[in-house]
Amino acid sequence: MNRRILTTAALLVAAVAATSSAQQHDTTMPAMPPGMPMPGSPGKADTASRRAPADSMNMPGMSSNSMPMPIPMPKGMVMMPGLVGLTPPGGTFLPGGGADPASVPQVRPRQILRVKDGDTLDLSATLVRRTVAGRPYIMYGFNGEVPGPLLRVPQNATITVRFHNRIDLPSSIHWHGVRLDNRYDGVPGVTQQAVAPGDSFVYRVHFPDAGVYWYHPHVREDIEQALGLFGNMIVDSPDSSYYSPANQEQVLVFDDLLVNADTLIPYGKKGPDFALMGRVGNLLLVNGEPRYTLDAHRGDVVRFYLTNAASSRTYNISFGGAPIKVLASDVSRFEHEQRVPSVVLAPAERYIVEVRFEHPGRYALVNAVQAINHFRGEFEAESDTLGMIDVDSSAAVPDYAAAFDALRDNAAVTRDIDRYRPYFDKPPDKRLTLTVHGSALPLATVQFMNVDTAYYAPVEWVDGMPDMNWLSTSEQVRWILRDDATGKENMDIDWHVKQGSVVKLELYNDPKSFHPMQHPIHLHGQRMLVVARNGVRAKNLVWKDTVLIPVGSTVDVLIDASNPGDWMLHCHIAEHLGSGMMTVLHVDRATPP
Ligand SMILES: [Cu+2]
Repeated sequence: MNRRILTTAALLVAAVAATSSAQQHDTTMPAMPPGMPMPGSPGKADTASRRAPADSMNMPGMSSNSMPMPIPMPKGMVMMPGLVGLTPPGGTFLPGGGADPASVPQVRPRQILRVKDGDTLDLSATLVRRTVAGRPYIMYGFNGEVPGPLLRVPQNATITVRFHNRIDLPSSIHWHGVRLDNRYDGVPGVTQQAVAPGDSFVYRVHFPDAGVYWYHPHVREDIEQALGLFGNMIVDSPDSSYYSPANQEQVLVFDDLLVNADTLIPYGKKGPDFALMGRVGNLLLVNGEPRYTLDAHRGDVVRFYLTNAASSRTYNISFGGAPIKVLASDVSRFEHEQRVPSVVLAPAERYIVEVRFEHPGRYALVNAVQAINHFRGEFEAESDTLGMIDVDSSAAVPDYAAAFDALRDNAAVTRDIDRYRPYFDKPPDKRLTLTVHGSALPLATVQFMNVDTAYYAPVEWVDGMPDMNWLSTSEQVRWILRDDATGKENMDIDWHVKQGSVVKLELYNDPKSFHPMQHPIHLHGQRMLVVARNGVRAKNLVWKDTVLIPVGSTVDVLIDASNPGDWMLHCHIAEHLGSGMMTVLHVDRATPP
């Protein structure tokens, strides 16, 4: 849920409580006063005047103890009266069909698979038993591992992966960010048939670009990826000085799970629930575990490969105040290494950073964001400790302090990008507006959203209204990429470009939609540059496959359309993808084969 008008919150709750909760109502796009988002930082809330006492929400008979409360609510909040007792339509799903978790093999930690050009390996999607908040659940893993095996691959290698689907849903593997042969892109309905339970599919994966990538199914990501089907690939450059030197390397995958005291919150059977803002978990995990630990020596430089595998959550990661140097993101290094206080990581994005732990002691791995408390009408700092880095007093060997302090310019990256600079100012070839359509949502949700005009955040970091979110399904919510020129939406956009062309795409995230929200837009099989945000030319470029579009923002990307085939362009929030927010970019072969 995005914006709240809080002066009317109590009145509205009373009004909604007096209305039948079972009624469902259509909404298109009510007229909304446009807000003025500040990209990258929360909108300003006039907190004092909009503060609604928490008591006003405690209607008689509506306390959190009087009704079954399957959805965990933020502290001090109860479900919207008009939503109490409702459950999402469409049925629920959890893996294993009710089997005893004890009958399923215990999950194993990720193994590193060093593979070389020409190698063949097997990846099986399987059921695993994981213990979450003290309870055993049946979930998924690749080869019984969560995260799945880490593939360490030399740049330019081609490997064969035999994928075996041993779970209870159709599946596939998408090799996220890898510019491979289109037929191995892993998208059912576009590049292959879904792999049925019990079946297999053979992928050939070529790795043209050094960096950190990840693999996950492209079927019901809101279930399969969320329950553990993800793993990383690190593609190593043959150049041993490709990055500056480090004492150790760590591969961190962030994700989250939504649980309450008794259960893993089930998933929508017919389609995703949590369709409005995506399923935002309340248990934050690093490499599948709630607490990450690392030992280091005083002065160690640690190279971290960071991936956000969460369905919807955007992270803002820091390392206990230790200095961070950003080296690379999705598909390349940056033109210039840069010092940053923290790293913002939208779903599917990757960053490669180095951190130097200069002093002995404990450094907290932290996700620190500006959350919205919807009922109080405040932006408040919210911070989760995801792990701890323990630094002992013995000195780093070797000492890379000097190399760490130097910020390198990657001239090869700049030279590569130079070929594309003449296109930076060309008019967009395509303009897409990001918006949403809702229908048959609970009345309470519609009423609340319609009066919810006071402010919003360009990036919504947490789910302040999980009840409304839970009760929105992909049958009720349709997220939209709309072609401004033709008015066509999502898969009806029939967009063809020639192989070898340089394509400019303008993405505008409409703040006046029914539920404005940020979208991490991902393009398969190509690489792209973010050349401008809100008309401001970007400095220090890097090749990306995923770009975050905050609410109210216009982002210009330049696509290097060099790889022929039919390539998905979609929001990487799993529930938005499952609610239609996707199209296909057809890159037509320059010379037909
Ligand atoms: Cu989205």
